[in-house]
Amino acid sequence: MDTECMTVTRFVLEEKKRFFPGASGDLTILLNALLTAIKACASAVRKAGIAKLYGLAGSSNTTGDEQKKLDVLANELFINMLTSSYTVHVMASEENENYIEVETAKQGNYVVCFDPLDGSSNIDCLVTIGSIFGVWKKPLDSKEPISCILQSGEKLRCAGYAVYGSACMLVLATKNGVNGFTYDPSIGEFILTSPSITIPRMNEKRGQKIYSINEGYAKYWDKAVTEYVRSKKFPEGKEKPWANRYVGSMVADVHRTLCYGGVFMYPGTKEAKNGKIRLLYESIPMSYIVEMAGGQSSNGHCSVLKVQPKEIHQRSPIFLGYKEEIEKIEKLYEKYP
Ligand code: AHM
Ligand code: MG
Repeated sequence: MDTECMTVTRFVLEEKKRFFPGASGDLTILLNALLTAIKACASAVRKAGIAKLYGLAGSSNTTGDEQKKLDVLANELFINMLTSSYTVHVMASEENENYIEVETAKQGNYVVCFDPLDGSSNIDCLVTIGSIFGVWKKPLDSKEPISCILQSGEKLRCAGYAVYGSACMLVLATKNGVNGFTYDPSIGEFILTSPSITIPRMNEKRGQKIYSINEGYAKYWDKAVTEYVRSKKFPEGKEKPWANRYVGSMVADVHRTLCYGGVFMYPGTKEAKNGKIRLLYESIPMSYIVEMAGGQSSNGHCSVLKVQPKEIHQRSPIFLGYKEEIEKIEKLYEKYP
């Protein structure tokens, strides 16, 4: 056993000492609360079958999706752990129609938006799912909880996701970079296994040519997406076509994009102008992680981090991955406005 291992708590404490020596330590406490929720989710995901956590919980969430038992459990874990950390002022969850304001006696100065269990359509068939979160500071001049929640990605303090796959990994992005921590169940800790993650460059050996989109909706795509995907499937000259991978869990698709490179897309369609992916607790945290790792995000026109959210459950088209490819997509949107 490595007796000097770098746990995520140790890593966060060391970052605080190095970059923010005068800070209160509240963000470290908040991240610890998130870690507890994530560990509990990881354990629930692993034993879901035996513990009868599969199947519907019998209620619907705000966007009309059927809630699963695991969604409900994960949501309660996130809310309860964050509330009892005394560091959060207000939070927003995919599973709650309204924001959740922490009772005054327990309030702190942070704002957290999260999707407690992303990729829920994949729960029952044992495919990778995950949790996504973004952490902001409560603006000094904000009186209303809603104005604390509706902040752009440019103001994020940190963001991350946990991927419940063949192993459980936490990917954490701050202004100082992106780091990956693998869960070691034997000691109950996340250990730094992927320091300073950067998205591969497209022409580097580890940079794969993968496009990731739900092709089943091709009928509804706009011209920009149709032309872009066509150029990947039928490239000109001697260039080989790109591979296609689509899990249908954003955490898994984005994690693969971060590790192997490529482009992930969930565009708007004729039916749903803004697509499906929610801005505050899905698109913005994932865009922050990808951009901090050297990639690019876009809603077709500008970086997702530049978009000012207007509603808690607002949706946004999203394109993530290689910078030069995201630029191509933005050019196609200029061509076909
Ligand atoms: P969820 O938060 O209800 O699970 O929905 C979000 C998920 C994303 O993880 C994934 O990228 C997308 O929905 C898949 O949608 P589709 O099945 O339309 O391709
Ligand atoms: Mg989701």
